[in-house]
Amino acid sequence: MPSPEVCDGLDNDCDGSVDEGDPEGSGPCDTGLQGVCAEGTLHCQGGSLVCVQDVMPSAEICGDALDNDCDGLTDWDDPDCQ
Ligand SMILES: [Ca+2]
Ligand SMILES: [Ca+2]
Ligand SMILES: [Ca+2]
Repeated sequence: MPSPEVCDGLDNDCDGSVDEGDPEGSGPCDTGLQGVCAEGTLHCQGGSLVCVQDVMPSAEICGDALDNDCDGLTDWDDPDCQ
């Protein structure tokens, strides 16, 4: 019996496409990384949900209260700002 598409690597709704439309994706998640890299979005990849980080690390910007380079050190605590 067809059932709503879920992220499992199978064609649950029997339309010939497997895991189409990023089933169960789009929710917020924690990547386990530090700083701005911590925020992620769930995506269905290869039959399982993975947490894809929203923001890639960049050079530390001093004074924006964010850990831009994701090393766990924010602004003036980061040696990049000293
Ligand atoms: Ca599926
Ligand atoms: Ca910063
Ligand atoms: Ca930093």
